[in-house]
Amino acid sequence: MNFFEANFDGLVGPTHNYAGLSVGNVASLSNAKNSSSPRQAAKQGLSKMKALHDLGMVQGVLAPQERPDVYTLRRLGFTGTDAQVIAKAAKQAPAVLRAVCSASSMWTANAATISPSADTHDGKVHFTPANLTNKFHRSLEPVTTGRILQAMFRDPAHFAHHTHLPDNDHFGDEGAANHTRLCSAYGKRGVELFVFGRYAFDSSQPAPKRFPARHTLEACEAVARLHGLSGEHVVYMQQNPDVIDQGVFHNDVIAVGNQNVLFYHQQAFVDTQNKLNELRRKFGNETDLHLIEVKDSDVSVSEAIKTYLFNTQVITLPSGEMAIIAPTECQESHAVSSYLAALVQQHTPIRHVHYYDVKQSMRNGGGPACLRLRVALSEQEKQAVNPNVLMNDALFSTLNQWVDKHYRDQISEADLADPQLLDESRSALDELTQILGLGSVYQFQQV
Ligand code: SUG
Repeated sequence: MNFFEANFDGLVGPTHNYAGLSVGNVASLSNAKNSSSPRQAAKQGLSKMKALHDLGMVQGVLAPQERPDVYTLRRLGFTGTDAQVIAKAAKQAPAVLRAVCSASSMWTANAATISPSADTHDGKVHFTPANLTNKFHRSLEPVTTGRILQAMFRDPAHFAHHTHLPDNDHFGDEGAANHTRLCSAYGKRGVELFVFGRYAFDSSQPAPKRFPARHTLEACEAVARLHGLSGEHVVYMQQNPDVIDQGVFHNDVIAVGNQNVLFYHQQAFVDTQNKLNELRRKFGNETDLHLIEVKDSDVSVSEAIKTYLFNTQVITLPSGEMAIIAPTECQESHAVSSYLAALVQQHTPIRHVHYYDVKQSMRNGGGPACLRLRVALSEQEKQAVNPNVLMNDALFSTLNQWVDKHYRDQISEADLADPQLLDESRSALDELTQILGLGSVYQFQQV
């Protein structure tokens, strides 16, 4: 049977803005309060999706969430009509309004953790939405994320959906941004590598001092249990607390893997050699495992954070060769572009580099890999995916027209208080659920 990896990219929502909401994420804080372009952001994302489709990849679209989130504002005591709720929040709690306006669901690497059917106890693809407890604006995502994933992966014969982990920092879960699957082929049982920032129940263990570690070991273990993974095929690695303190808020800012390649920075992990030995042993020797370590002397941690060298997608093209999908920031850095030019000449499966402009997302700390959720599927499982969410020429042009019709060209902080923005968002999303055949996944559609 044919197996492959599909990428589901987050469609940028109509309220995309720079609010400086993510302590520990350097780009988010340094661009706080700049004005944004939701239209350009959505189009940059769509162009990347189309480019991957054109490279022969299976590419899907994950719908954005309804923002501003007036339901959360009501839970926090703001009353009246929707317009009044927004006006009161703008006046009394502007920071809360900014948070409930975030379009952060675009970074679908944080939407969920997925285990493909080859790895799970019941031979189904398992999904657990991430609870994203560490950031208030992101903690508003998991319920709707779960609904959207169920509307995309409906068939219970193939897909198992779990509820997100308990909403507490002890089980802080940031999803696939901290999860990599290594395998000899997509359809063969792989090793699932879970990366965490800290131990929730053991404060004697190392932890960062300046910035938060968002994801715990205990969350990783819970997801592995829910997905029915065998302990012999799971590895847990801790992120180096020092790199979290430099701005590596997710592991996918410092490491990325695909099939038999793990591409990582020398400073990414704690206890690196022992853990990589465990990984080698569990991976077995059916295929060579390529552990590509980038040295400080080639690319420093700060240059990696600035350019997002590791927030690249390593993909297997239909030819079997691998390509790196990198943001143009990598091309603009001499150190990184020369590193990548040399890498594709070496004896690793990575043969090509393609650069794409996702600057609107990058300014909030979201690179190409943040924008995508990977799902390894068999041909039969792919047939069971809601076909309306899969990218093709027609969907690309429909979604571009939809963006032109509904999205603003510019948003600045003051615009978030405009009640029109909620109406615009709702009409956009209402139409989108029809385009993508999702049904009534949004709360405003259920009343
Ligand atoms: O959670 N930024 C996101 C970026 C997520 C990137 N994802 C991965 N690395 N996989 C975050 O920090 C900033 C929003 C603002 O400041 O307006 C934000 O949420």
